This record gives sequence, structure tokens and C-alpha cells, in this order.
Amino acid sequence: MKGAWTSTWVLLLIILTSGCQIRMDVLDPAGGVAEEQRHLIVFSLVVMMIVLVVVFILFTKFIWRYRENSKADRPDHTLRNDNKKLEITWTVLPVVVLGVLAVPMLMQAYNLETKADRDAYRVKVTGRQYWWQFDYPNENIRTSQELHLPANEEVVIELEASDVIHSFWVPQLGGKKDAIPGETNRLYLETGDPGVYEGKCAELCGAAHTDMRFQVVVEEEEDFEAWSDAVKQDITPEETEPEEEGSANKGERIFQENCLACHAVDGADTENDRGPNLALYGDQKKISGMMTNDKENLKAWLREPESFKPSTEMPAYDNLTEEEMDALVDYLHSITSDKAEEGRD
Ligand code: HEC
Ligand SMILES: [Cu+2]
Repeated sequence: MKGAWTSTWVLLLIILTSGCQIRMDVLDPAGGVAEEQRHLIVFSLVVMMIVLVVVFILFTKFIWRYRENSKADRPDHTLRNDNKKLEITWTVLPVVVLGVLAVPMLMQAYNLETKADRDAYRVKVTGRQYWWQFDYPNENIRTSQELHLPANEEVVIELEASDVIHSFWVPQLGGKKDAIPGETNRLYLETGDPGVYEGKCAELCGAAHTDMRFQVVVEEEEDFEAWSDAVKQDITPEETEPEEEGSANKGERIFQENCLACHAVDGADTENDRGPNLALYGDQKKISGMMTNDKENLKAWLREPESFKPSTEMPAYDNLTEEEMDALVDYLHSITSDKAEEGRD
């Protein structure tokens, strides 16, 4: 018995603590669509609670009334269906309840599908094992893992996949939708106030599916424009003489020798896209959508990406010396929008 209590407590502790690490809260909407969806959730919950309460009251009443030794009338124990009124009531009532639930839901689903054909701000999102690629046709740029969107804007996400089926889901912005290879699905969303919202793949797609996370950065129009301008710029560490080559310079060289085949760094939709586009990587909040983008984590990621994302295509660079690794990380972290502005004047 003691063991049972202990495991209950441990389970409770796991449940209570695990939810707090990454916030993906459906009931805390940050945009119009998610808000309507919360109304639907609350509405269905209320309807279902009413049904539940009525059933419980009747249940308790009957248990009490026909308890052992009670003097209640028990005319006949065989089941007979001769009470027309009751028969009709419990056939019609569930149909009415289902109708009450279905009508607003179908209306909203229809409404969202119609809005997805609107002339809203468009982003093409491609799901790939196990990361996300974002193409912005208006801005003519490409980024990965961090989706930037202007605040208070209608957005249509055009969903595609390059390998298997994934599913795009940002709970605080609205519902989820599948990204299917060879097809384009449209998902209508509305952004609200600026903020950073967590997203996740919601369709089992392979060994690292659980960590196929991404962030959505919603920002004011002018910040969004400044960001997209910065992505377009070619940011290189300041030139130094070879004998006093700075760490970031050295890192850039290592990067060009080892990584350029899979990673672009300039936000362009180039051919070398087997890995995420690392445009403005120094500003990116997380590594691979899942851990803080600091020096130690980035080194750990480059040395052994498989330990974070099993079966990822990203090779392990455990052959680099500590100094080379530092240089590489310094370089990646030097690609920031601050540098882009310096470069402009
Ligand atoms: C064979 C192609 C390939 C090569 C070569 C490669 N990578 Fe990657 N890289 C990937 C893929 C694929 C991912 C996506 C992993 C994931 O998140 O699922 C990735 C992810 C990353 C990320 C995380 C991106 C993010 O959004 O946080 C970094 C940083 C990175 N690579 C740096 C490097 C560096 C530095 C090198 C060279 C030393 C390199 N990569 C070489 C394929 C490659
Ligand atoms: Cu996926």
C-alpha cells in the first residue's frame, strides 16, 4: 500500500512539473482564431458538464431509491418498453445535444476554410525530418526553425512536407493542420500582440518527432520589416589580417569548408538546403527549436546532434578541436541583425 502511495505521488509530481517547462497553452490564446477556438472548447465543456451533472443526479437518486431494504415500489423486474414518453425523451435529447455541439463547430470549420483562400499575408512552411523551413514570398527570404510574423495580421500558412507527413501546430495561435508531401494545405491564422509562441509537429514522423519544435516570433510591423531587411544582408565577420585571424573569421573558414553544402547563411532559397538556413543565427532563440542558443549548448549540439535528435541528417563534428569548435560557435553567434545594421552604413 505504501508503494502505491509513493508511485502516485511521483506520478503527480511528474505530471505537475513536466507541463511547466515549455508553455503550449490552448486556453491562453494570442490571436483571433485561437480565441474563437477557446470559446468552442469552453462551450462544449459546459454542455458536457450539464449532461454529466444530470446523469449523476439521476444515478444517485436511483441508487438511493432502490437500495436494499428500501420500501420503494418494485412492480416488475422485467425490462419493458411501454413508456413512450421516456423512450422519446432519451432518443431525442442526445440528438439535440449533439446538434447544439455540432452547429457552431461546423460553422467555424467552414469559416476558417473559406478564410484560408483570402488575400492574407502568406508564408510557405515546409516540414522536414525534424525541422521547419519558412519561405516568405513577399520578402523573398527563407529562414528555419523560427517563424517571424507581423503582429495583428491575418496570415495564411501554406503547408508542405519534403519527406513524410508532419503537422503544424502553434496552440496559442490556432488549430493544427497536416503538412503532406506533394500537397499544399492552407491554414488560416490571426496574430495578436507581439510575443514568442511555441510550436510543435503534431504528427508522429520519426525518431526525433517529439523534439520537432519551433518558435513563432510575433512582432510589430516595423520590427518585422527591420528583421526581414537584416535577413537579406550578407553578414560576414570583419576582415582581419591572416596572422591575427579573429576567432569568428576562423570559424567562417571552417564553416565554408564543412557546412556550406547543407547550410546557407544568407536567407536565400538556394539549392544547399539539406539543413536549416542559418540566417541571423546569432539572434535565434533556440537551437533546433528545443534548447537555449548559448555557447555550451551549441558546442554540444555540433559534437553530437544525434544525442538530441535521434536519426537526424546533421553529422556529428566530434573531430574538431576545442579551439576550432569555439571559433565555429563564435562565427555562428556573430551572424546577428546588429551586424547587419553596422554593415549598412
Ligand atoms: C549533411 C548535411 C549537413 C551538414 C554537412 C551539416 N549540417 Fe547542420 N544540420 C543539418 C540538418 C538536417 C539539421 C537539422 C537538424 C534538426 O533539427 O532536425 C542541421 C542543424 C544544424 C543546426 C541547428 C539549426 C537550428 O535551427 O538551430 C546548426 C547550428 C548546424 N546544423 C550547424 C552546422 C555546422 C556548423 C556544420 C558544419 C560544421 C553543419 N551544420 C553541417 C544538416 C547538415
Ligand atoms: Cu514532424
